[in-house]
Amino acid sequence: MLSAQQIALRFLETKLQVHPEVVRFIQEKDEPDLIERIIAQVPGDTVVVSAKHIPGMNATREGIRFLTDPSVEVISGGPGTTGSVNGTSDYIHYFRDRYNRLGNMIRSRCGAMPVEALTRNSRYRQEECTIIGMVVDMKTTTNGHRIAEIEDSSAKINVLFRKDRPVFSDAERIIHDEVIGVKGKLSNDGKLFFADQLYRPDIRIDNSPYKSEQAGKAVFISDIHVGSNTFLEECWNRFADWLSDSDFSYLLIAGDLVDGIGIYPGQESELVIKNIYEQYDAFGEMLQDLPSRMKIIVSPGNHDVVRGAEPQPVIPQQFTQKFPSNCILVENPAVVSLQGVRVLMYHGRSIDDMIGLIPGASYEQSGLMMEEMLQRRHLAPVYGRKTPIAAGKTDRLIIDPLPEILHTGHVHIRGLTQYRGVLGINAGTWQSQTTFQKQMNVNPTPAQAVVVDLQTLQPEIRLFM
Ligand code: D5M
Ligand code: FE
Ligand code: ZN
Repeated sequence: MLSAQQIALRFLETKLQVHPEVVRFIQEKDEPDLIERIIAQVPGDTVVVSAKHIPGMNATREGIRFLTDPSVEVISGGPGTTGSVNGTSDYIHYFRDRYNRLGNMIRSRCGAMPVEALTRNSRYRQEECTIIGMVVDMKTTTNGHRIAEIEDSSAKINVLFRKDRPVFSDAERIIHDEVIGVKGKLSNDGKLFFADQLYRPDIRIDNSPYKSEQAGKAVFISDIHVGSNTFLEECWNRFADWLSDSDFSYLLIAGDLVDGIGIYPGQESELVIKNIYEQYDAFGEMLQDLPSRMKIIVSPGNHDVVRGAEPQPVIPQQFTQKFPSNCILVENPAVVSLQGVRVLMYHGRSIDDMIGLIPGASYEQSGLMMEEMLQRRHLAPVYGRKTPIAAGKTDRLIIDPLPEILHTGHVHIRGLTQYRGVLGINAGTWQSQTTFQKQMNVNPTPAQAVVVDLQTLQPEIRLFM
C-alpha cells in the first residue's frame, strides 16, 4: 500500500494538491493504476483533487433500488414495526446484528480475519493484517497514546493508536460500541495490535445520490413543542401562510411535536396547555390549517407521548384524532421515499451523547454530528448513556439503506451539511429558549425551515422570525 506521503507527492509532481479523503480512498482501493487514472481525467484548471474528481463511471447509489413513486412511500418505520423487547437474549441478538451488518460493510472494502485466529497463530506476528471489532472500551495511556479494546465474535484484543501516527486523529474520535476495522501488526507477545489505519463503515466516496426526475419540493422542520409558553405561535402562523402560497408537496417533521408533560424539572410552570391530549389536538388543528394537497410526514421525539427508547413507535391513535388525513405517521427513525429520494428521519437524541465524546463537537455544529453518524453508518452508536435504545432482534438504528437526505432535530440549532452525496438537515425549532435550556447553555435558532428541491437536492433556508 502506498503511504499518504507517496500519494501526495505523485499528485504534486503534476502540480495538483489532493484532499485527504481522496488519499484515503486510494489507500483503501490499493489499485496500482488508480492515481494515474484520476490524474488523467481531472480538468486542467483543477488545484485540489477532491471527491468529485474520482472516476464517476462506477458511481452507484448504495443499497437497493426501488421503483420511483410519484409521492410518498414509507420504506421503514411504518406503524407497528418497533416491536417489543422480550428479554436479555434480545440484547445479544441486537449487538450481534449490529456487529455483523456494520462489519460486513467494512469487510466489503478490506479483507479481515477473526481476532482469535490472529492471536492463536504465531505466524501472523509482525505480518500486516486487518481485524474488525466493536469498541468495548477506550483509554488514553500515560504517554498520550490511545488504546481501544475491540471485540469480534471470536475474541477481544487491545489496539494501540500511537499519537505520532497519522491514524491518531481518526482514532481520537473512536467512541464506545461503534464497529471499526483496523489494519496493522500484532506485537511479538501477541497481546497488543499496533494500528496503522482505521476503517469505518462510511459512505463510498463515489456515492452519487438519486435525484427526482419530476419537479417537487419538500420542507423540513422539527421541534414544534406545542403547549409550551415558548412555542412561537406568530412565527408558525407566518410559516403556515407562506406554505399556503407555495407549491410544495411535502412537509417533514422530525419529532418533539408537542412539549409533553413532566419531561424536565419545573416544566409545569412553562406549559400553556397542561393536558397531553389537548396538546396533540392543538398540533392537529395547526396541521389542518396547512394546504391539504401537501403530504405531512410526522415522527416522534423525546418530548412526545410514546416510549423514549428508540426506535420509538408512531404516535398512537387516541392522540391523533384531530390530525388531517394527509398526515402520514412514522416511527423514529424512519425512511421515507419522496419521488424516489430517500429521507432518513431521526429525532437526534444521540447527538447529546456524541457531543460529550467526540473532541471539538458542539451543539452549534449538528452538521458535523450528522457526518459522524454517516461515517459510522449508525444513528446512535453509543449504548447506555442518554439515548435509550430498545434492543430488538435487529438494529434499527443502522443507516442502511443509505438515504439521500438525513433529517434530524432535537438540538434546536440549525445545522446543514453535505457529506459524500448525502444532505444532512437540522432545521432547528419553533420554540424560543426555555429556562432549562438557558441553564444548559443551549442557544436556539428558532422559526426556520429548510426547503429542498428534489430534482437538485439543493437546500434553501427560510426565516420566519
Ligand atoms: O432538547 C432541546 C435542547 O436541549 C437540545 O439541544 C438538547 C438539550 N438538552 C435536552 N436535555 C438535555 C439534558 N438532559 N442535558 C443537556 N442538554 C439537554 P429537547 O429534547 O427539546 O428538550
Ligand atoms: Fe426539542
Ligand atoms: Zn428533543
